[in-house]
Order: sequence, then structure tokens, then C-alpha cells
Amino acid sequence: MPVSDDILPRYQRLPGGNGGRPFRCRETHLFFAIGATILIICFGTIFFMPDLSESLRRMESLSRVQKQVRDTAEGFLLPPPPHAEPDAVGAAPPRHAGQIEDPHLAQDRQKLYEKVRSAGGLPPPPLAKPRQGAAAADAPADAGDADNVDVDEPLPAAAAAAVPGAGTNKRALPEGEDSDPVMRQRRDTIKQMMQHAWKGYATYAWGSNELRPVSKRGHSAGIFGNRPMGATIVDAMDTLYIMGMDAEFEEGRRWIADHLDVSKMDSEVSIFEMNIRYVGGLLSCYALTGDTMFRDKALAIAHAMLPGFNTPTGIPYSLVVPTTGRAKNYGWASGASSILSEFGTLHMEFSYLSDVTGEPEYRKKVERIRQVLNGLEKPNGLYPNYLNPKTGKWGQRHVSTGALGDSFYEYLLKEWLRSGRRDTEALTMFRHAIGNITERMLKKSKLSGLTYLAEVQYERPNHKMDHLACFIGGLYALAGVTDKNKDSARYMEIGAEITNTCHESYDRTATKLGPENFRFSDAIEAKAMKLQEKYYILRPEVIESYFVLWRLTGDPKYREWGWEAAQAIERYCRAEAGYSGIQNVDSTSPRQDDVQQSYFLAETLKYLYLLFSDNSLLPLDQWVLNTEAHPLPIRGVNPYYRPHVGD
Ligand code: DMJ
Repeated sequence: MPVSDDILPRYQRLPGGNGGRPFRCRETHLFFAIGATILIICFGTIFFMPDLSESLRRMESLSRVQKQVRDTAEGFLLPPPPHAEPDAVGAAPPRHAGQIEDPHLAQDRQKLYEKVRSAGGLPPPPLAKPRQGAAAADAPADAGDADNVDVDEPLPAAAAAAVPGAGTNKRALPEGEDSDPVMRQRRDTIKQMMQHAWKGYATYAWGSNELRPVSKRGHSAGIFGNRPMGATIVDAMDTLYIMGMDAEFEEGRRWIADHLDVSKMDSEVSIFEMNIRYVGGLLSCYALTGDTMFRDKALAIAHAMLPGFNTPTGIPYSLVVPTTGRAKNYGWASGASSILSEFGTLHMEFSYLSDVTGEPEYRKKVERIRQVLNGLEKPNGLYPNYLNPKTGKWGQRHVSTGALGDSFYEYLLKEWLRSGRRDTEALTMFRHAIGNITERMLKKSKLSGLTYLAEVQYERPNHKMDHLACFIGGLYALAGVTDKNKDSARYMEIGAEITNTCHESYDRTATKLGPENFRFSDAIEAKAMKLQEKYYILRPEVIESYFVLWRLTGDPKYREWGWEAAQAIERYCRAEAGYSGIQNVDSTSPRQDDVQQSYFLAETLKYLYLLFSDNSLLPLDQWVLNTEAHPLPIRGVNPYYRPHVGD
């Protein structure tokens, strides 16, 4: 029986079932409608084609802008294009492909970068991977570029929140492993040394300021007051972070959050030491992690130092009791004077603190110190170590790049760098100071022509250098590379020569560790004369200069010298529960002094670790290390800067 076509679903109906016509009228309309739609779409596409191509053009130009921005960031992060003159260590530093760059282009790039970044359009640039060796610290602009820039100009804040690892305390730095297996092994050894130093402290002296690693108990130097204030914890934190010792870092963080309490500091503390170790250390941790607890603790401590600045001149006293605000100077300091290396080593931390808190008061305090110094006559262009904070007059005419003077000079150059080369006043002061030091204090030893810096006592040279003064080899080199002028090559040379002399002071002892002071005469050079000059208290300055010179020149001898020192520390300073100073560097069985200085963890081990790391770890065109080796980010180029965002 034929099946009526009509009971079948439409799609199964046979053609011709409708009077022989292949489709019904409704179907014909449907097909027509579909065809028309397809035609409209095709025409539409052709019609809109110009706009699509416009979009393509836009995408192209967007990717051009992105490339431009990337190039800009790269220019910021990588060492700058070459200067014409060769550097002092011999060869001209290798250059970027672009060769010498038009300074206007550099300025335009800066403006473009700032614009895009402050509009929130640019993710924070990756941390730099500067080339090995030469001129890594050479930053983008010439000194002259900074002349029109105001130190107090508002800070672009957009990058702050987007910094890698923000608020997590998770290490967001590059690993910095060197490609050379020998260096990797050395670096591991340094990390093990840090583990040993930390473990001893955590086991036997937790919360105290320092550790006695032989007698295994806590210790405190007078500079920290009478209370256990965890100086070693605060000083060591960024080293733990940099070395990736996460569990220890967390342990330290907890102690700081729960126990570091300035309102309990009821005895005299040193404003300088509180600044370089605590404020500097905490600000470094804030920069590295974005954890505001660190910033707030730094602020509380700096705040408690402020009564120390209440003097007729604004030059602060050395000591303050945080709970009462009572302040004074050391009785031994030339008629109760303030000390150049102390009041002159506050600028970087106070300035940065103002930037991250939005509280201008701290910067104002250190600007005032500058003002006073600039208004004073300097005998022979040199800065005496003592200044009376009441009268504003110099005390004893003792000039030194070691104890009592040292880091004042360091902070002039470094504050210029830290401020992104905005603080040109600091640079001008540095140029004058170092120029006069070079002219009046730089000497050559008679026996083999070693370069050294003598001290000056009422115009007469004293041919002695402190271990402390050995940081200046690195400082001269840093000036030679970053402040390009007619003296650059010479400063680079002096930096390398002084560092060589400091190495000699190590090499000429029985332990291969350097003495606290060494002298030069017709008969000796780079040797300690008296027993009380022969101690080594785990100081970092010589290794610090090896590190800086290694980064700036790429000369492998600095790594070898650093390794010699590390091995000697291991051999003579290692104790059962940590590391100790020794009393006589000229004895092969020296007595240990039973003190593990907090700066051993902050500085000595950090510099050694960095010396055996790849240059991508804390590149010197992004970070400036304070005088306690706490890294502070460079303004305007380092996304870790984290400036205060308005209320
Ligand atoms: C550290 O506290 C600092 O480096 C300071 O500037 C000088 N002395 C010690 C280390 O020797």
C-alpha cells in the first residue's frame, strides 16, 4: 500500500510527491532566503574590509609600540650604551648594538616609559640580566640629564602593586646561578656557611642581638642598647631571602612581626646603627617582598630616632633612648661632637622611607644635614670626622676614609644613584670630596708602590688604613663607571689599585685574613704593626670591593680572592655554633673572640654569595646596597621601588 507522502516528516518526502515539482513553494522561499543571507554576509564582509585592514594596521602599530616600550625597558635594565672613552681597567666596555646614543632619544624613551607606566599600561619590567663583567652598573642617563629633575617630584605609583611576589614573601628574584659549575659549588658552600651561622644563632641566641658561637649564648654590643632586639635576625633577613632560605626567612619574619617593638627600647641605641641595620634591613625586605609589616616596622624605628635630631643645627646626636627621646653624643668624640660617618649615613634610608610612606619628614631631616654641611668651610676641601651639633663647628681635624668617616662618602655617590640620578647635589658633593681625598690622601708605598689612602691629622698624613676603609676600592670603581667625566678612567684605576692593596693586607698574614688596621712606612707595607691592630672581626669591606670590582670589570681574579677569604674564614673563624672573629691574623692558631657579628650575615656572606652568582641577581643598575649591604631599589628604574600610593 502506497504510503501517503504527507505522513512522513518533511525531510523524508520524495521529490515529485508534490505534483512532480522538486520543492514546494514554502521550501523554495526558504532556500531563497538562505541564499540571500549568504550573499548579504559576503557583501557585508567586502564592505567592511577597509575597517578590518585598519584594525590590522592598528594591531601592527600596537605591536610596534610594544616593541618600542620593550626596547625602552631593556635600555633601562641593561647597561647603557658606550661612552667614547675606554674604562680604566683597560678595554672599553663592550657595547649594545646601538653604539653611542643620542641623549635626547634617551630622554624621550624615559618620558615614554614613565607615561605608559603611570597609565598602568606597562607591566613591571623583568629584572635585568646584565652582561657578565663590564660596566653593569652604568645607568641609562648621563649625570647631566638629572639636572632638571626635582628630587621631590611626585612618584609614579602604578608599578608598585604589580611587582612580582608582592605581599607573598615568596622569593621573586632570579636564581642567579652561574653557568660555571665551580662557581655554583662555591656559592653552595657560602649558603652552607649561612645555614651554619643562622642555625647557631637560632639555637642558642634567638632574639638576642648577636651570638657567642663558642660559648653558645646570646651577646649584645652597646650600640643596640640593653634589650635583646634580634639584631642578627633583622640584619640577616634579606640575605636569607636572596639565598632562598624560605623557612628561615618566615621564622625571622614572625619574630619581627611579634617581638620587634620600639616602645620597649628603653636604653641608649645608636641612631646610625639602628638606621643602617634595622631601617635599611627592613626597607630592603619591604622592597623585595611588598610585605607592609616590614615598612611599618622601619617607620616605627626611624620615628623613634627623630628626637635625636632636635639639636640647634639639626645635626643629630649619636645616641637616643627611644622610649624617652633623650639623646646625646659619645663622651669620647672630640668635645661630644657628632660623627661624620654616623650623621652622614642616614640619607638613603630616610629618603627612601619618605618615598614608601608618603611622610616627607624623614627626607627633610637628612636634607637639613646636607644644608649644614654645604654651608661649612672645609679645611683643604676635606671633611673632618667630628662636628659639634650645638655650635655647628668642626671638632678635631681628623680626616679618614676608614672609621668615623667612611660611609659618609659612600652615601654621597650612592644616594645620587639610588635617587635615579636626581639628587645631583649629592653627586656634586661627592665629586668635591673624592677629588680632594684623591689629591691629598692618596699615596703609593715606598717598597712596591702599593696604592693606599692615608689618614690626615691636622694636615699631617698618618700612613695607615683601616680594614673599614677598604670599601673605597669598590666606591672609586663605582664612581668611575657611573659618573662619566675626565676622572672616570683614573678612578677606575684607583679603585682596582686600592682593592689590590687590601688584598695584599690579607695575603701577607699567616691566616690570609686581613688585620683591622695596616700601615705603610719605609720598612713595611700593608701590615699591622701592633697586636691590637691584628684582629679580624668578620668584616666585609675587602670582600665588598672584590664583589663590586668583579661586577664592574668581569676580572676573574676578584672571584679567586673572594674564595681565598671564604676558605680562610672557614678555617679560622668557624666555631661549633657559628662563626667568630679572631684575635691575631698573624697566628696560625688564633684565638677566637667568641662574637658572631650581625653584619657577617648581612654583608660578608651576602657579598660572597653574590660574588659567585650570576650578575642577574641584584644587578647594580637596579639596586644600590646600603652600607650594611641591604639592597635598596633605584628610583625610576626598579619595579621593586614601591612608592607610596596616595591616601
Ligand atoms: C658595618 O656595620 C657597616 O659596613 C658599617 O658601615 C661599617 N662597619 C660594619 C662592618 O665592618
